[in-house]
Amino acid sequence: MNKRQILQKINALDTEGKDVIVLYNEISEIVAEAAYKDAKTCPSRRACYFSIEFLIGRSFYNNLMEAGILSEVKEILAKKGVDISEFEQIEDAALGNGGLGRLAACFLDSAAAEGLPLYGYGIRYKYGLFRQAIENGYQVEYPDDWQRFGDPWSFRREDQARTIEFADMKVRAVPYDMPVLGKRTNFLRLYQAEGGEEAQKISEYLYPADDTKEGKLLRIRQEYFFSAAAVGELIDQFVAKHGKRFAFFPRYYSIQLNDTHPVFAIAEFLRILTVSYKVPFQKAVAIAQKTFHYTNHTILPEALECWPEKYIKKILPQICAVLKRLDRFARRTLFARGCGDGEVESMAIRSGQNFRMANVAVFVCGRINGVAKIHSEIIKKELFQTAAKYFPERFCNKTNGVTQRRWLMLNNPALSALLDSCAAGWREKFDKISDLRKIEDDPFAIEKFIRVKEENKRALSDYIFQKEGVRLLPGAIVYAQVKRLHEYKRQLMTAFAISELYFKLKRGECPDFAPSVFLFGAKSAPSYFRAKGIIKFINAIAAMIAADETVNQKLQVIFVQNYNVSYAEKIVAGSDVSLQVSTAGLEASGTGNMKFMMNGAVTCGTMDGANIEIVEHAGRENNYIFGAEVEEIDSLRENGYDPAEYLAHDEDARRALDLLRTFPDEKGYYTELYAFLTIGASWHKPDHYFIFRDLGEYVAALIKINADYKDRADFAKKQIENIASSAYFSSDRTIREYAADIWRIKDEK
Ligand code: 26Q
Repeated sequence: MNKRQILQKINALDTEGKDVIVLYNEISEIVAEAAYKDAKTCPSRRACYFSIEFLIGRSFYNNLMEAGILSEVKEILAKKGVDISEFEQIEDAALGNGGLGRLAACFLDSAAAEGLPLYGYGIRYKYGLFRQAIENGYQVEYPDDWQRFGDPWSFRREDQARTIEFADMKVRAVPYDMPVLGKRTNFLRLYQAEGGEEAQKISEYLYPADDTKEGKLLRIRQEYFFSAAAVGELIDQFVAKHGKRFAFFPRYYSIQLNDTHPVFAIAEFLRILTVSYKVPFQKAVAIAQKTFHYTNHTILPEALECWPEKYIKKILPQICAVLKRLDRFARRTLFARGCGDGEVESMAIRSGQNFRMANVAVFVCGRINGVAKIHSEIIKKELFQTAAKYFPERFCNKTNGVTQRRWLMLNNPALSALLDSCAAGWREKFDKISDLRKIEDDPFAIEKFIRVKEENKRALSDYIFQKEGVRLLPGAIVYAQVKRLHEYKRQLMTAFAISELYFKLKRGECPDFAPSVFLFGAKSAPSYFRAKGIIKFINAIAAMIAADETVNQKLQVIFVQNYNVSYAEKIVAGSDVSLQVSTAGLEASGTGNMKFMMNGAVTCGTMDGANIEIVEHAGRENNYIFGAEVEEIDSLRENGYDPAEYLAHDEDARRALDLLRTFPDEKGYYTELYAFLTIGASWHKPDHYFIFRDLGEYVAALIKINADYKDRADFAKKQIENIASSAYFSSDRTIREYAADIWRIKDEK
């Protein structure tokens, strides 16, 4: 890319009286076009990342930074009287929901930075994840029309549109390519569905409600739509270049399935090879085995996709036939391998009247990975136990990472400048970040770090003021729990812990308590009743504390609205403590924890997911670990767990729980939350995420943090140690591991 030419073009733009959005589009188009021209088709072997989510966030600043022109453009604009921060009003492209989608975006960024040919394939949703407002304490959802600002980063490729056939309709899949900038330019290809009202619906919404038959059919259509478009395209490309010797297909293409949503790609691959090209079924499966790989991101049973056979038969009869055939083939293969009846059944693809998508992936895929050490062990021991027994060589671990370019360089210029002076070369070689450790013995440098944190907190406070109309308590410790709202992540436990702190403060038990702010950011799935109740409960606690003059200068709770990538960028920069408190064994990895670590927040959390590796690297003494570990949780599950036993010895916990009975409960949320904690529900025992097992230790950890923070310099050392140990959690490292162990692709630049 010719930087000078790009800058000249930007310099020549007339900005006088121009709308910011028009200007945004003009500048972006200049950069995007230059980048897209640069996008390479791959000379030899490439990897393709199939994902139903790509949570890219804002592209503007990131792409300018990757193009190496961010500061120059800032200057050019300043001369013309335009502040580059004005482009912050352009909202994020939120084509994803949480960790899995953000991971996909980090991987694309890292692959481009490492010169690796990795291409993303997904859906160009018209509406991304809903925009959330908090009204009267309740979550309210509004459509996210992200394209209203234009989409200058995408290139419509009409010439490469394909037709996807369902039994009842034909749909055009029109690709839109977004260049992914870095040392090498790759692209993300998102398909838009066209061809009439019904067809269009396929790419209208991310995660349409699937509690009805119609909803389920739409989800199946979405999954097949993009998987089939992508796989069809790769096969056509292969045939055009190399002919029909499909045994060579895996030499050129590696396909990574980001969880089970794109598993239809396997069925489509088998369909095309066996039906269109008459490849024998067994041979086609063997080729698929060398091509497809599968990443699991969750062990929660409700997230394991099962599709009723009759639905698939109705709209995708050929795919239904392929899946049935694959089921028979799998059963035969497994018997021949010596599996017992029960074992075969547990790995079977067709079970009852359903197809189990994870079992399709596990039977076919060459490599199967979890996303943190503990998670990869759990899937071998539990979820895919039989498969791990008969095909141990397929299983591996790839601990997640995050891109330091977005999550440190871009979001935290103040800390980055400090790193420039204390850990020179870290931008080019991220391992160098460990040099920051040197400053732990230098009181002046520690003081500088503390000032950086304060500056970021002020910026965060301003941002929150602008969005929510409140400011952070000055000088407070900032704790943050920002992630999808889910019971297993236990935002409810944090709400109880804060309530206990509140009771203690009211009783005057913590006279030296350093002012503390608890930030929450989370969206609940629109139909997730309990999660919505938890949001309302947190907001009720926030209001109770804010209204109490005796404590409201010591304790503050803020639930930010519409938490998204851009909000996350500010929050991770300005926080002191990252709350990662999932029930041990349930958070596959977590990636927010890594972003906080890189930005100098200590982790207060359980031994779960990547937290375990974070404390391995940064030292348990520099973080605040509490709660039951996996073995204990397993044993409680097995031998019986009664929250009442814990509540009996803990009056404050009882009082916190009782808030659910004292706050007014217009929608019946609290009654249900109280009941699920104390008596359970038809499908689970009371408090099945073990909140009351861990709550006492959680409160103690928060009090310890508060006390430790008094020695600000010593606390800063812990924060610095976390930053200095974060190199391992760069997605550059993760992507290099995928490239070397799974995809066998090389730096092509
Ligand atoms: C499945 C069936 C039916 C409907 C929806 C789903 C569904 C949708 C999205 C299941 C799972 C997801 C998303 C999961 C996810 O984001 N998992 C997170 O992945 C991160 C990246 O690996 C991890 O760090 C997190 O621990 C994990 O929760």
